[in-house]
Amino acid sequence: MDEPTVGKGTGKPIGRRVVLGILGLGAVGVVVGDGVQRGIDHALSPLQSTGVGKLVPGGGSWTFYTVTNGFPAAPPDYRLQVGGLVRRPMALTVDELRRLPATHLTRNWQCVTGWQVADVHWVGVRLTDLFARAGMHPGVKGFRFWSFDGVYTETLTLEQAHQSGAIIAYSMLGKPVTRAHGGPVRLYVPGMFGYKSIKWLQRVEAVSALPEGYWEHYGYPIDGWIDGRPPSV
Ligand SMILES: Nc1nc2c(c(=O)[nH]1)N[C@H]1C(S)=C(S)[C@@H](COP(=O)(O)O)O[C@H]1N2
Ligand SMILES: [Mo]
Repeated sequence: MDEPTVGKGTGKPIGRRVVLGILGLGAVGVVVGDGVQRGIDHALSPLQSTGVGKLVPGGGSWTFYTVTNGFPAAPPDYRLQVGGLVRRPMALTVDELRRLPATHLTRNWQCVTGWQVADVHWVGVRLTDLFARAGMHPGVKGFRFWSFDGVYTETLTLEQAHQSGAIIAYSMLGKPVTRAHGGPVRLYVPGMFGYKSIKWLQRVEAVSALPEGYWEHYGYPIDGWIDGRPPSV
């Protein structure tokens, strides 16, 4: 289940009713490849796939998402690019990230389509710590993220980055982030729906204007708080 393959597909909507139920939005489609859809059908019980599944601890109930035709592989010389409105742009190997002060988090995971995983353990570097090192220029409004899948993007406002305590994660579920989960490095945004936690992270920039991310373009709120506001802890 950890490193599934994904078939080539044209994409079709899933969980639309559930998404609409959760978000109360007018026009939202969740589009994934057919292969992913088949994987979801096999992986989830009917109860879970209706979005009311109970929380299951550990890694047993994940659904692996990609908006491309598979799970991209990081180049062997992978480095996370940190740039934009900063004094010291950086290009960090995973080992260099691991040597920075680490933040450990254990939180319930929640996808907007309804599935959940309880008590997921994450390790990474706080986004705001990383950019404190890089030194931000005045006028920064937030952060923009790019995936090396070549398609997915995300954004966080400066306030959201602080309030959520978002981390650039290299470890998840007690081991290095797997390729299917977006390794070697992905974002994790506590308190926000899963779509904010971009996989296969390639680049993050401090920016003065925040365009829509991938799913926001299709109608998801830019404000991705699960409870409509930052969690109190
Ligand atoms: N690059 C990329 N990041 C992504 C996605 C994606 O399709 N591509 N899906 C998002 C959504 S909607 C969710 S719920 C989580 C799923 O994470 P997982 O595949 O590790 O379960 O990743 C988020 N980040
Ligand atoms: Mo999601």
